[in-house]
Amino acid sequence: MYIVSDSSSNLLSFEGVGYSTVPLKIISETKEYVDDVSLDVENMVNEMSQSKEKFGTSCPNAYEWLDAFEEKDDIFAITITSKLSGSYNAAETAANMLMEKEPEKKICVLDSFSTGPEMQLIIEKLKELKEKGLPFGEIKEKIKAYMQKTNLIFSLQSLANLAKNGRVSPAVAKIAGVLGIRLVGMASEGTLKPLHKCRGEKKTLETLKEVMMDMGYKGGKVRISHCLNLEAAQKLKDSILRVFPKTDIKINICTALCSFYAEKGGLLVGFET
Ligand code: X90
Repeated sequence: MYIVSDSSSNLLSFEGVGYSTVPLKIISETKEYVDDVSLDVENMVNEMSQSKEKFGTSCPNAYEWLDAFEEKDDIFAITITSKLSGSYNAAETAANMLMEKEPEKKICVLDSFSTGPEMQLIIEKLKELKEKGLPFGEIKEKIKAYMQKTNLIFSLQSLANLAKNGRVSPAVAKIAGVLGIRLVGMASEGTLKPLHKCRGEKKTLETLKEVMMDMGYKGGKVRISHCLNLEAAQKLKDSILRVFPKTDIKINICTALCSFYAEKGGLLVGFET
């Protein structure tokens, strides 16, 4: 098995199975940040906050996906939601190009309808299924079933970059535009669904936990990605552990793509139900 994800997974390396990422990019007229291990994300966020330029993003094209598939077998490719990015379409195109050239290759492209930590859960599950020694077709079925039981919720202090790039409506972006107000929401049908307006961090973390419970969380795996907000991520982790002491919870940082859209302070929470 070989797994390729786009860099929106925030998982630029992963041990124990063949794995690589194809980067998305953050671009302005004069700058380009490539979402790979060589990038200093904190520096990017600070540079951008001081810049007057307009920044956008671009997803990998089909040739970049195809490069990642080259010489690999039993490939699973996983992308950010096709509702907000062209990454899935590009990966699909690449998969078709590959199969035309080498029809015996097995490849499966998965649209996460999500991003970040929910993609992480899916990647980790793929590795687990591989370790069970299951055949490709069965892994494909099982991972699709698993993806029905993974979720993503988030809290955002600013939705300015999402709005400027047409990924949420200006009306939704306005919710979090006020100082101290954060938007708690969930990924639903591949897009952002606003749920609650929260004032202050304490209330926000409580709300995130409540939303998890409402969605049917019962102690499954949790993955938290944060944009320059380790402290809040740690507090959320601790508060979940108080209810479910044995839960497997891991924290990592948002790399470039998720940092750009989640913005400073943003939290993304992927969890199993
Ligand atoms: O193709 C591209 O240029 C990339 C566009 C990506 C746009 C959305 C990124 C969202 C990142 C924000 C909060 C979580 C939203 C979950 C929605 C499914 C993270």
